[in-house]
Amino acid sequence: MATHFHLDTPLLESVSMSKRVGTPVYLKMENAQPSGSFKIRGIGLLCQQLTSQSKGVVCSSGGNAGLAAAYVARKMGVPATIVVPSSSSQLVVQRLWDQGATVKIAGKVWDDANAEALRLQETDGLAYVPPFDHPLLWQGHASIIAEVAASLGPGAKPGAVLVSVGGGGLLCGVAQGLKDAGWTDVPILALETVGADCFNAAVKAGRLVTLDDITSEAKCLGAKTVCRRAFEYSQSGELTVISELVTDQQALSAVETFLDEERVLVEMACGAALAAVYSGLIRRLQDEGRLPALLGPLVVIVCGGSSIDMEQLTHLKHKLQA
Ligand code: PLV
Repeated sequence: MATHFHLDTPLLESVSMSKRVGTPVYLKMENAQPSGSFKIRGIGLLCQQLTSQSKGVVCSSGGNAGLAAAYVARKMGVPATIVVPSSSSQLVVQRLWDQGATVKIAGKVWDDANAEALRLQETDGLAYVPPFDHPLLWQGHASIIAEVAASLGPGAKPGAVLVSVGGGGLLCGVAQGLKDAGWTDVPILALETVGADCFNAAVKAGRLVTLDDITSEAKCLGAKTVCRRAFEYSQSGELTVISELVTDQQALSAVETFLDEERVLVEMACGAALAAVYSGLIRRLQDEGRLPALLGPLVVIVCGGSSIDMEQLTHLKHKLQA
């Protein structure tokens, strides 16, 4: 039997968020995973298939996929090289070192770091771990929805599931999980920040779009092109996927409100999903008829993220309020 690196996370009812949207809001607390985010689910599964014949793993990441890969590699006794762009914070680099990983900094955004990781796969014979574009990652992430179904109990069904989108791996996993649960009528609300909006740009254009640059502070949402499978979900009609944007200010304000009300600190990438509740977006989508007026319980994937501490929070406040 395969080892699991991830934990079953709690599904918490948020009284304050429920009050805001007028329907029960449940938080899937992926911040509580080892390595600080949902990424451990898919990466744990993928690494087990990859590492037996390799000299180690190499993962390109904005931070959290790398932390998951470094954690799993350490548990498996395999060396990990994590390639991050210069936009990743020193905080993340330190946390990667703490996991025993070798850290390389390459380029300005994740796409540059990924090119370097693919090069190292060739030159150093390392097993390449992608952060979001792989069926095994989606299969691993799909376990989130299986756990939600078990926690909600028989007969209960979410009114919608809220996810943040970077490269689209979480979205594909949640979509897979909804299909597995027979919940194809449950809409996914996919949130990105302005300036890290490759999924929204693709949905609007009706084709994959590569952004010129990542200008959002939500660096872990900063892939320039969303994975093809995520785009296909938005087009195929298998499920309803609603793509919406929030500003960096809204994401940051969501991080602060979440800290105050739920006593949990998450990074900007996660703040994007939380902002859908705090900014009034849910109500607006109901008013527009894009979500039903009588909405079932909302499930928010609290994807987590390690690229945050009090110092980073203060820094972001100064930067975004300026
Ligand atoms: N972060 C990826 C991609 O970065 C990474 O390398 O860690 N929430 C958090 C906290 C994340 O770290 C990420 C992805 C997401 C959400 C979005 O997940 P995705 O990429 O599967 O859509 C460039």
